[in-house]
Amino acid sequence: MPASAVVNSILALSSLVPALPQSATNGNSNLGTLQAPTLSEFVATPNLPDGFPWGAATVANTDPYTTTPGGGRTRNYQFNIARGFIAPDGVNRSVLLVNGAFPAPTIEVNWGDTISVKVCNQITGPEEGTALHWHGILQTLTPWYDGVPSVQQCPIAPGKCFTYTFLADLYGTTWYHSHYSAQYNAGLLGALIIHGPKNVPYDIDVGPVLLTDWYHEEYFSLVQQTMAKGAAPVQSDNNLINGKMNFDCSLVKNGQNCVPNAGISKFNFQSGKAHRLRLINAGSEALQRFTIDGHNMTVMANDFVPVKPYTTNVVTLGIGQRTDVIVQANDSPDSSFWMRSDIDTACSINGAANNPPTGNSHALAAIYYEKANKNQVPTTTATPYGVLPCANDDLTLTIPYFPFPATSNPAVTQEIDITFGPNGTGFNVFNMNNVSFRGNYDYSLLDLTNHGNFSYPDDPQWNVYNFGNNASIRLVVYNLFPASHPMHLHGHNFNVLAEGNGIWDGRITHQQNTQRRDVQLVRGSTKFPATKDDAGFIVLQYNADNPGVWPFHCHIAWHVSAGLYINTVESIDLLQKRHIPQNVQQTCTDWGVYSQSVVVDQIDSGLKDRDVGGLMPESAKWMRKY
Ligand SMILES: *[C@@H]1O[C@H](CO)[C@@H](O)[C@H](O)[C@H]1NC(C)=O
Ligand SMILES: *[C@@H]1O[C@H](CO)[C@@H](O)[C@H](O)[C@H]1NC(C)=O
Ligand SMILES: *[C@@H]1O[C@H](CO)[C@@H](O)[C@H](O)[C@H]1NC(C)=O
Ligand SMILES: *[C@@H]1O[C@H](CO)[C@@H](O)[C@H](O)[C@H]1NC(C)=O
Ligand SMILES: *[C@@H]1O[C@H](CO)[C@@H](O)[C@H](O)[C@H]1NC(C)=O
Ligand SMILES: *[C@@H]1O[C@H](CO)[C@@H](O)[C@H](O)[C@H]1NC(C)=O
Ligand SMILES: [Cu+2]
Repeated sequence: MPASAVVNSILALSSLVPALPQSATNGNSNLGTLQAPTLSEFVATPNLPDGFPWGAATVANTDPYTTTPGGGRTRNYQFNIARGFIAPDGVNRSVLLVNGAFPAPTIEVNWGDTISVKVCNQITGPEEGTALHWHGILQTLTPWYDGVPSVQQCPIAPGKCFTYTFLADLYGTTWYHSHYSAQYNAGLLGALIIHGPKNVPYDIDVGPVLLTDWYHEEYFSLVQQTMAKGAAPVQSDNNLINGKMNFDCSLVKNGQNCVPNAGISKFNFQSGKAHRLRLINAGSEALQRFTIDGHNMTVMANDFVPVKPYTTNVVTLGIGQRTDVIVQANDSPDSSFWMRSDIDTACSINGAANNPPTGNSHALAAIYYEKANKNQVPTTTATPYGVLPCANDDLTLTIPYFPFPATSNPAVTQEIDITFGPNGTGFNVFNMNNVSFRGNYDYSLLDLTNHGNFSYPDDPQWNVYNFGNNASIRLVVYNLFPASHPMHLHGHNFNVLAEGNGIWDGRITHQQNTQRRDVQLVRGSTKFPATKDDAGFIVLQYNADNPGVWPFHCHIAWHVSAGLYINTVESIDLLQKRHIPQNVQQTCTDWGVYSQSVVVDQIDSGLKDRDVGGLMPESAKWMRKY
């Protein structure tokens, strides 16, 4: 990890006094400042004065998939989504903000609470649809509030509001983001923290540490570049921790206004205390390697799954993944350290790697112990971690606290091949089993399925896999493209049975207690073009206990835009007995009215499409009013 010009210029500063006020870099967010509050062990629940809402439930004795603590409260939020201008790294650009904040407001609740978010679409100049997805929430009782336009709802039309109401059904660290085209690349993302039983003791909950690759262009333009014929991948310009970093203004393109030393994130540590950091890769494309100078980290959870603690000096996070770590602050009270997150440019695309010296792939933040001068420049050196594969930690390392055995005989096994190449008209697209996904914002697959309208098989681009009433589902995914993909399934934590390169030999790692999570990296192929012998693979399995229509897709925004996406229909008989609330249907009515009144341009698959790589163009539908 060679230092970049940007990092060197930060190291050369005499003090870390930000040149811009927080309002200019991050709007109404206080994340990344020393005033950001630590999180409560649990959020005050007046009707439960004497204890945790989850009572005697522990990580080890409680099946989180069938248990919900009693006494939960409804936590109401109102989110207004609108355009704004901010300069997170000193480069001033147009963004999309929730309540004027980047990162968007942190949602903090207890396990068993009900989260109710009224989302109002105030995007103008130009107008756009929107929809928010609550990553990793099972939505077992509310599959219509998962937030994917064309799958569970229609987009929230400009000027309209839509209220999502769902149970905080698992506990730990996650995030929410727009699932409409590449909107989250423009800033529509925030942390979602659900307090629950702890599997490792700690003293201070430092809260979310959002890691995001960052672009200086607007997402619409990035999507256009991604979707162009013969497109080159789009490249991130910077890497942020909690929405902040500096930039070398001599590298600015497009004549954007740039202020040097805008200000980086700062964190408080207390000597002798154990700190919980909730790492979230909320970026568009980049694989992150997270380290803290002079400190090891104890991993306690991956995604929403508490694991037997293990110690590491580097945490790898693909897009969408979270890792909760405990950091013991054993140094003197006046010390300060660098926190670092590196875009691994062997696995990801960043301007610094591909067109030096533009861009910066290294994020820095300062950690101050209680007696440190809070403007001093740390002088610590980076933890070396060598060359790591573009893959998650070995499956033998990650052992969930609560075991959930994987059956050897799933009811259905579906093989899925990921390929990349020109479609019939010469545009580069991603395919899953030869089909590149493209959604249709005028419909909700969930609604069609619920009403027994299966006309969607006539439209192969909707990429629907109807698993009927099969009780358990195994997905064997082969990646014949030379880059890794963070594969995300909605509505489940899947068992990860195996991962590697070549053809799966049928072996399962820790079958009685496999790693589980909701995003898993599938490695790239070792050749391109590749055969299965060269492919990367993952084998995922889950029980069909959640009737719904659940997307399974790469979480790299640009790859989703280019069609790396399928929809799974699960437990269809039970699903058809459900009654979809009226407000969900109303999104389609409102969207129908809106899209009749404006010219809608559909340039990508229509779902979350963001990720720097921009390798792929195509498939969904992306709508915008000119
Ligand atoms: C960013 O640009 C907007 C719009 O031109 C302007 O209102 C705002 O003051 C600028 N902010 C900074 C920090 O330059
Ligand atoms: C981190 O852990 C490794 C392996 O246990 C150990 O060698 C090293 O000294 C530790 N570093 C710190 C800063 O504690
Ligand atoms: C995809 O297309 C290739 C080439 O036409 C074909 O050999 C392969 O069987 C197809 N795969 C699937 C899953 O349909
Ligand atoms: C079924 O859905 C299709 C869209 O896939 C729609 O065109 C058609 O009108 C629907 N049929 C009925 C009977 O609602
Ligand atoms: C299981 O899924 C397959 C499709 O993958 C389907 O053909 C079959 O009918 C399903 N079985 C049941 C019992 O629903
Ligand atoms: C190929 O992809 C482009 C870009 O999304 C799309 O406009 C075109 O319709 C696709 N061609 C075919 C034959 O699917
Ligand atoms: Cu991908």
